[in-house]
Amino acid sequence: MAKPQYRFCVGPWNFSEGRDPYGPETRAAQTFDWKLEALKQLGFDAMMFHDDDAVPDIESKSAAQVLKEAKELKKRLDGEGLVAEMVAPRLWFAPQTVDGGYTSNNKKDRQYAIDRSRQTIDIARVLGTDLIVLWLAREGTYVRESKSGARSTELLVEALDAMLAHDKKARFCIEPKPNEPMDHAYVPTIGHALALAHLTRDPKRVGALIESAHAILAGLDPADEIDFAMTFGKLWSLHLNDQNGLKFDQDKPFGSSNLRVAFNQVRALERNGYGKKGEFVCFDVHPFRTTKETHFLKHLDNSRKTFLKLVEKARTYPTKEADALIADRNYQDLDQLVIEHLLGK
Ligand code: XUL
Ligand code: MN
Repeated sequence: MAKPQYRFCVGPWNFSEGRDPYGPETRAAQTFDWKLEALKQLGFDAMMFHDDDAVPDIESKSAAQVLKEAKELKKRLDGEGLVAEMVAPRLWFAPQTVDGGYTSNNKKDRQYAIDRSRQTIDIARVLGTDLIVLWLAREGTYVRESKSGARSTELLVEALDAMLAHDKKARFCIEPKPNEPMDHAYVPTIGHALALAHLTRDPKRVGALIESAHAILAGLDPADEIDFAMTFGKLWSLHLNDQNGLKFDQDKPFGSSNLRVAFNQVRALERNGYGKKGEFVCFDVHPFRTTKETHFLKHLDNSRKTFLKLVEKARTYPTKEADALIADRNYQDLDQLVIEHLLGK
């Protein structure tokens, strides 16, 4: 098995119950305590949170109450020997975010998004993490003429600046996704995220989170996205999963659809030393709708299994042979070398 360079993380939403737009849940909901225990049993190291995963019904609670509950959660995590990897503001559920969070056409609603993000930063501080993840879910349009792309870019920078000013230590990871729920999102790729970072008041504290499925939905190779972000020293978190082409966001187990694409992601992580600065490998995966309750944790365990097997494959890759084929421009046999290495003896 691979050397323990990697530490693993999942979120409470990854124990999902099977609801889709066409049918209800197929598994009973489990409590937060059950999920925490399951995560521990599986030997994962961290949990990632939306603000309202950390403090349920957050909107009905006073700021003081929210922080009190965050402190209680921190105690629970400490007691279990787990850490909080990040906190993300859920800016896609409330009525104020129907037209977007930071890019809403309504000024009051934009303020709601910024205030809620500031509160997320306060929660993260209490939970002992400096990492805030921004999945810019509704920062886009259904009708392109309804917003200006240029104005939206300015509004995103203004929002990031307000967050950067709120806490001088917090770091912000933009998680790009090209579509769903929107027709077109304003920050569809890592290149967009890093370009946006450079317009902010403190570019050093704005980085990225790559999700495999999101990169595939953008028609990109997630391994290239990883290499690109890591060349800038900007990959601070990661959501590994899989996606079978241009469909709805599938969040399949890592390697489920395309083992070779998964292998190349692992190679990119290894090549760039992901995890060496304490970054976590998170699996943003969901059980298939058909999954029985008795198999509730398989997608998590299997994703990690596949990941660790691919780490072995990356570490035993026949580099010399591959280099000789590259020098000879024999990409035909290089292709076969990779296939046979993945198939094993
Ligand atoms: C949505 C998605 C989110 C983020 C966290 O596609 O991936 O779960 O990872 O807000
Ligand atoms: Mn994700």
